[in-house]
Amino acid sequence: MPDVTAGAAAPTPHIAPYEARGLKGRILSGVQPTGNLHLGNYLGAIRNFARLQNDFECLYCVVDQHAITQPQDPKLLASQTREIAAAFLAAGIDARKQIIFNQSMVPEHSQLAWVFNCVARVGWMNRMTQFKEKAGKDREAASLGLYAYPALMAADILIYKATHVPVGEDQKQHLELTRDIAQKFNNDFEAPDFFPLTEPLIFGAATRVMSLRDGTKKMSKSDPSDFSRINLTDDADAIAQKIRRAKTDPHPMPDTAADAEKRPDADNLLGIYAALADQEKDAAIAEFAGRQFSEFKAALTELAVAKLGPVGAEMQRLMKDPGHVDSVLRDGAARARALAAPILAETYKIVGFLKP
Ligand code: AQP
Repeated sequence: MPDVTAGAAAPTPHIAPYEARGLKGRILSGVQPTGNLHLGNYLGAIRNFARLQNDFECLYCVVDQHAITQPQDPKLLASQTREIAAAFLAAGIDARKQIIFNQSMVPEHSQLAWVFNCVARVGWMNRMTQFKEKAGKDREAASLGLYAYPALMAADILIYKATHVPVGEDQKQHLELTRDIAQKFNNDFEAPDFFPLTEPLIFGAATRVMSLRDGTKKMSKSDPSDFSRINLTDDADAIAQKIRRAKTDPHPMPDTAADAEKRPDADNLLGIYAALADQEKDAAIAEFAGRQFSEFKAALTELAVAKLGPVGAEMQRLMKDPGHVDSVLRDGAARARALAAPILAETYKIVGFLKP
């Protein structure tokens, strides 16, 4: 048997497999280092990453290879990669117990992705709404990488045989495709149950945070208006200004869930409030029913500053120590490779590739 981990640093010995540690499963999730990390990424994903770490073995990945599916400034990509790692740490993920790393340091992701490019069908890719949204009207000019993105995402997950993936609601379709790829691989190669059918973990009161300027549009890193989102590194003044300018309607605050649903801007702000306060949206609706938006916005500002301020401050502190962040990523990548390499070797054997 060849040493499939050759080239990877030795794994850190204190990490035993999740089964041996009585955990519920193995988690993989990722965030792209594309700048402007925002409240949606935090509430929909990163905060949940930290909350799951007592029950699952977790691998959290800065997906730099996904980032380059659209043009990135190479001078910024490294610092943006560190920024996401800093956000993971600032959100409370323990890098000694869990694995924080960046995708390009673990080549097994792209090696498995090629196999999955040959399993996934063009028809499946054509249905992906994120490709349609990101490619826009000029699809012919989109990169091949953007089109194949979901196959790489499936590889990110299945190279660890991850059982669960915490994500925001926008990633649900890609998770379904991951399951389709796993199932087709297992069937085509007569390898029953080789890859698991990974479950999404979508929870909290804000699984889809919308733009502060338009409650029908997802809050997004690439929105040209900085007033559309609260960035994790915004200071108290910026947070206050953005909430003050957030779009509302001329009526008092909704007094029922049905009323809120018809008013997307109000509904979005209430969802953000509930998520930050760790309560159900219905509780937030009851608390502010019939009151003026100005009162609600003052309460939301106070809460957002209290909850996000410490995260932003810790991110800023970590960003001043890139050497430390790099060492966390390198150590995480070595431990990730130790898990990924045997699974890739088994996959190659199933496919029929000769051993090196
Ligand atoms: N608005 C959102 N509400 C809830 N969750 C969200 N996520 C993203 N936007 C929201 C979740 O954050 C995680 C990381 O996302 P990503 O950076 O890998 O990819 P993305 O979905 O493409 O992020 P953006 O901010 O929307 O970037 P652009 O502008 O490039 O499209 C994922 O779990 C995602 O669900």
